Amino acid sequence: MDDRQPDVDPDVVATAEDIAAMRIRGAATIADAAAEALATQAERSQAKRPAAFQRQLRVAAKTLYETRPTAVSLPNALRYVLRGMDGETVAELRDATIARAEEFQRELAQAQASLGAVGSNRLRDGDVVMTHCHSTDALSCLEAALEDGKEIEAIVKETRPRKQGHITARRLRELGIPVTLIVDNAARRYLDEADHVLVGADSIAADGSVINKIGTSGLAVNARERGVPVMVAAQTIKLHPDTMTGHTVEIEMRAESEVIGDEERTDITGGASDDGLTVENPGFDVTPPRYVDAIVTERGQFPPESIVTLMRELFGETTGDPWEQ
Ligand code: RUB
Repeated sequence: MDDRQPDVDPDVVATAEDIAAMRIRGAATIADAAAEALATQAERSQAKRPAAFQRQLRVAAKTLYETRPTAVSLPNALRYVLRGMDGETVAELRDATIARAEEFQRELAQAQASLGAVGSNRLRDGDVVMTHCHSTDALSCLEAALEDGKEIEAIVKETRPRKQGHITARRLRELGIPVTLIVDNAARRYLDEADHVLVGADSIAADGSVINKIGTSGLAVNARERGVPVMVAAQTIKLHPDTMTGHTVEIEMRAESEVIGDEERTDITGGASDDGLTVENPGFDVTPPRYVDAIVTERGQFPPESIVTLMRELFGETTGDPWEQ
């Protein structure tokens, strides 16, 4: 192939499309798939010269980066792998990139298991946990609690519009946890029966705000009012380094078709072309730190207001976008 024309491998493009369409979803799973895709790009690259190889990897990373804006685990994963792209020859670069991607995936799995053990310590035998969306980090806490011999029950919010709560319900039933599935609007009523709210995070900002599936903030405010503690399970890859320098987290707006079909729209509007109906579908919202009791990470649990200390330790003050070079 022509070294001047960086080609993105079709499987990398397919992964990017799967992430955009949410066939691959959830922050940790997206990060894992992105690292895997960069390894695939490295393995299959036909580049003859080191500079061309590096350029290809950057273009592949950019293709993946542009799929979903809110989950910071995606750029964090891409940065991690690209930083490990060391070597003088194409062969050295290839081996280093693949090894780095594998290391990332191993550490991701290890971090999730470690935070599960921390999260389990917050749960007591017989506790009832209310969940929102589907978070593998949150699930890890419940798995660890079961391994610790605790009996846990779950109230699972279905999580409109995509109903990721059904994934949570399925996984919890596989683990043998009794599940009560509720519509989102019933959450406040059922908080009286819950001992904890347990959610994941797509990003955590330097001030301790938690960015997670739309509906998390309302749930957290209601939980505070009902006196139910809110636990956020989030590996440190969910920490958003750019927020240390004042950047805000972009909230993804998703397609209207997730909320309303063509027929329903016509039912409402009568089918006029300029029908005056706007549908908004934000994927995520921001829960202020005062509504969060603990952020549970693989480094231990933190009050949200102190998370910036951990961010500085892990990321330094700046980060950068290596795929733009
Ligand atoms: C998923 C979501 C999850 C976080 C954490 O949103 O908000 O709570 O991504 O998940 P979507 P995990 O379904 O739009 O991707 O703990 O698995 O990283």
